[in-house]
Amino acid sequence: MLTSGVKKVIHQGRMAFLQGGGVSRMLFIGMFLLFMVTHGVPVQGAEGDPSALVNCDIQHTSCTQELSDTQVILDISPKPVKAMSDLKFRIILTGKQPVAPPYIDLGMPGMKMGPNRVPLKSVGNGVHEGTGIIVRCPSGKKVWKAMVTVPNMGTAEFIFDVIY
Ligand SMILES: [Cu+2]
Repeated sequence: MLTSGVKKVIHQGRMAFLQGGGVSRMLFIGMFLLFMVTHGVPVQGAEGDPSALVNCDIQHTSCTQELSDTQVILDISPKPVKAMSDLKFRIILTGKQPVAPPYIDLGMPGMKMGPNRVPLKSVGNGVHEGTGIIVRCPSGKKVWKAMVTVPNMGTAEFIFDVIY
C-alpha cells in the first residue's frame, strides 16, 4: 500500500512537471510572439516611437508654448532645418521678461546625446537669438528636442523633425 502510494505521488509529480513544461512552452511562445510584435514590426505611435512626441512643425513655422508669465515662441532658420549646418535659433518672449536671457539645450527624446547648449542674446523687444548646430544621430533617428530654459520662469520643450 505504501509503495503504491509513493508511486502515485511520483506519478502525480511527473504529470505536474509535464503539465508545467507545457505551460512554460506556451509562455515561451507567447513571449516570442510579443517580442515579434514589439521589435519585429514598427508600430505607429507606440511607446518608444519618438515621432509620436513631435509637438512642433519647425520645418514650416515657428512654435509656441505657454509658461505662466509669458509665451515662448521658437523659430529656427534657415529652413529646411538641417543637421550639421549652422542654424539661427530665435526665442521670442511675449510677456514678462526674465532676469537673464533664455538658453536652449538640444537633445533627443529618450536618448543621451551629450551636452549641446545654445546661448542666446537679447536683441530687444523680447527677442533673443543665438547660433548652434544639430548633429546627426548615429541611430539615424531625426526627432530632436529643444529644451528652452527661461531663467526663474520655467522650461518649454519643443520636439520636431530635423532633415539629415
Ligand atoms: Cu540620438
